[in-house]
Amino acid sequence: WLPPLPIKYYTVAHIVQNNKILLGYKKRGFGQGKYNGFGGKVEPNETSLEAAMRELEEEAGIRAPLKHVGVLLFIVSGAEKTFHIDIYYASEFEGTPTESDEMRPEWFSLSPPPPNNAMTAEDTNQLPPIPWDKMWDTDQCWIPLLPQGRAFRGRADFDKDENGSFVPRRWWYGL
Ligand code: 6OG
Repeated sequence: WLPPLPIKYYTVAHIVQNNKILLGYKKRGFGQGKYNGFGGKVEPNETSLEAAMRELEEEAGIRAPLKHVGVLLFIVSGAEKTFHIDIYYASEFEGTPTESDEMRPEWFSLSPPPPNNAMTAEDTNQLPPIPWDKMWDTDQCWIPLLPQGRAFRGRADFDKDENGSFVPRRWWYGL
């Protein structure tokens, strides 16, 4: 058995700040109706980091000094490609998160709070918790690692149900 080729390269970027995380509600395309970080395909003429910066600006209207923190490989049974996703994060950004055609940015509370974080009550008090039920199931495995800025690697295998939705089957995580 081999993973389906070609391998397609994608990015996802998150802003993590003062015990809160910026996610985008995906309005159209792949993952429509789900919350996710900001990202998309790496184009042939750019690096993965360049793609991550471009997509963050296109989808959320902000610029940030993104740092690479993880790699996830997604394999969907019956699919004709393998998804390689570079995960980025930043704890600061420039600009005002702004809704685009594709994404509507919203802040969520990260709980429990990361250690050594001097958060203020007004930062997080009114924020809703992360909407896990409207995200990719496997996000629960690695989103909690982001505030620590710790590198991670993961792989998830999915089956497709009769509606074409991804059903997680196996998950592997390592450093
Ligand atoms: P566009 O089609 O919008 O790029 N993506 C995933 N993100 C998460 N959290 N989990 C997954 O597990 C994902 N599979 C793909 C990568 C698609 C966007 O969706 C991300 C891109 O940011 C199944 O150009």
